[in-house]
Amino acid sequence: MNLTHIEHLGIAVKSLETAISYYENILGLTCYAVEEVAEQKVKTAFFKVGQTKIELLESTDPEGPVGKFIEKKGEGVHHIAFAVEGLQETLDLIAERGVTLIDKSPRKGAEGLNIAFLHPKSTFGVLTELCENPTK
Ligand code: CMX
Repeated sequence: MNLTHIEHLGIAVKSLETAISYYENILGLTCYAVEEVAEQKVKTAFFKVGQTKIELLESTDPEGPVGKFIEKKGEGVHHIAFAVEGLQETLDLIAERGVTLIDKSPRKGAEGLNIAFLHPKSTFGVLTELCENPTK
């Protein structure tokens, strides 16, 4: 198991435009990318803070994961994402240890990363993402 750092924090927002304005104009960060991830039914915006990123998530469909989250819980922290080396082996180990996986094998996420989610009911209420950079 080799988790190297917190890759990003995902934050669910109703309006990407309004939230970007807060992160840029109040916190002084720079949005360096906006990307739609159609499979996840979200539009994302990214900021760097050291080696960690903030990923803002605006839903593109009320029935998507972020749309349902905002409907139930409102805006706020949606998930934590750890960078790992050896994503498939890590998933297999975690499953062997009894944690419920949402994704048994990696799929493509924003920024070309390979990603997989662990179910929040198995992870103390925190939706957890593991990411691997395929170019490293
Ligand atoms: N954090 C913590 N708990 C969450 C959650 C989250 N982000 N999302 C849902 N839940 C909880 C709900 O509150 C609910 O709990 P209760 O049963 O106690 O009410 C339970 O999980 C089931 O929620 P639901 O609204 O019925 O939703 P589903 O079961 O259909 O889906 C989940 C939940 C986590 C499996 C789904 O959201 C998922 O697959 N998420 C992973 C993918 C994702 O979130 N993509 C968006 C980000 C993409 C990106 O970063 O690029």
